[in-house]
Amino acid sequence: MPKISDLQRYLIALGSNQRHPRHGPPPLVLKAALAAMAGEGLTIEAASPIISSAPVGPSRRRYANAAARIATPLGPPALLALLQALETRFGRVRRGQRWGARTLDLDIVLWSGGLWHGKTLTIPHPHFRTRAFVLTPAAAVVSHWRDPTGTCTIRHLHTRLTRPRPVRRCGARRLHVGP
Ligand code: A4P
Ligand code: MG
Repeated sequence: MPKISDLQRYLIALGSNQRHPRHGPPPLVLKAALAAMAGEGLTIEAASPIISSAPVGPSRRRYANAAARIATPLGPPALLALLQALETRFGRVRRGQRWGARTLDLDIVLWSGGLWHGKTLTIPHPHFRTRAFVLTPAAAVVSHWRDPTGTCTIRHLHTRLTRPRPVRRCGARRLHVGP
């Protein structure tokens, strides 16, 4: 049993816009994906309601989106490998088209450890600040978490993106770089 202090926390964004032959339409794919994540040993601390969202990018079908706050002893690369194995198990085929239709997309959006920058993984997820389909479910589960590259909370980023009136800007936080 890992000590509580060894646990990492993550915000995971879930998306689907293709039905699965067994689980059914996208909202049920996301429910099954959450169950599968728990089955792989990830602790689902909170899961958002599932929303329906208009597609961003080339795909024409609407998406089901959700977000989950999870706890696990896994570090970011090991978690990414686990999530990609789940995507494959759910029949996701990578055709090389960016933002193409998919049965299941599991992205790591935020991490309790802050920033991660590697060849195959960037945390925070590069596009999350401009996407209502990520921020709306995220605000339901981690509204008080902060963007590690600034001072904004998720609630603030969400309000800024979805309210027509201008909202106060968050200041940029100075990053410590180096040893
Ligand atoms: N990668 C780097 N950082 C991460 C991260 N933080 N989490 C790498 C997950 N993966 C990360 O991702 C491509 C590669 O990004 C991975 O191999 C991994 O090494 P992918 O999930 O295979 O491909 P993708 O999903 O097409 O690319 P990307 O850039 O993650 O796109 P998004 O942001 O997932 O957008 N419209 C609506 N309404 N709802 C959606 O859910 N999703 C997309 C895809 C487009 N339009 C959408 C939605
Ligand atoms: Mg993705």
